[in-house]
Amino acid sequence: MTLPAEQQPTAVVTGASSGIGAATARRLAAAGYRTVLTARRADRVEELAAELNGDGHRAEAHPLDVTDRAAVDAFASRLGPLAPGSVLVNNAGGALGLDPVATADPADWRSMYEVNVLGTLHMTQALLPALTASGEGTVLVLSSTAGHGTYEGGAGYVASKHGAHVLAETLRLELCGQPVRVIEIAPGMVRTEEFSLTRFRGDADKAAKVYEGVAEPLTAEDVADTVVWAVTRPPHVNIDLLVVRPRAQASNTKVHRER
Ligand code: 8X3
Repeated sequence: MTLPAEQQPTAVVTGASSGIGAATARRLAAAGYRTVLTARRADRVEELAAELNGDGHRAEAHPLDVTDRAAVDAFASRLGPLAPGSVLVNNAGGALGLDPVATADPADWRSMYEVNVLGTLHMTQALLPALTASGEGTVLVLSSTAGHGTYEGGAGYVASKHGAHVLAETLRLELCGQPVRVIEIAPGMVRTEEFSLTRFRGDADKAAKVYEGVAEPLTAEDVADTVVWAVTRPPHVNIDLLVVRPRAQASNTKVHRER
């Protein structure tokens, strides 16, 4: 895409430092978006922005913690007006622990709610005026299949992802009639370098067990592919909800493992 800068749609991607966020940023850049990469880890987003700029794309890195409302608001005001077709990809999030309700740490639940729900709320509230003013905006929420069904040990994460799902579904109702689409993409089992490692606080053996015997879990690129497909539909087409799993996973609790 060789649009003048002011006409080039922007994709703001949160959690762009690794995994699904980084893969999504790469694919959106290749699809012609100016990418604005945010994450807490400045070095990671700066490195990715340099890579994308080196490939001839327009990319900027903005270190940002989506749970910090003042920082999110300051980021939004620096961003300025957005061209039609611009997108906010709410990807930042994660899981902490796999403990039963009886013994889970409330602090983990609070952290997950802060990032997975309030982080998405902060970013969406801060960018919605510019997305609406663009005349053609999209808010995309990367939830999870955990937003649509539960599993043992998952309640804290599942509750937060149900929250993200409800945010997306409610926002779509509230924005009906305005030029902003609300898309939810709910991935199932995705093997990324960090998701399970974070969930198990760096325990690589436990993290690896999640994918043990599963022939082909989804990759970050698989999910990024669905994001790009969903946001590049014509503006009158709203992909409300896209659930994507590996073939080996029929539900949150039914996974085929090869011995
Ligand atoms: C990740 C999917 O199965 O770990 O969002 O909850 S799961």
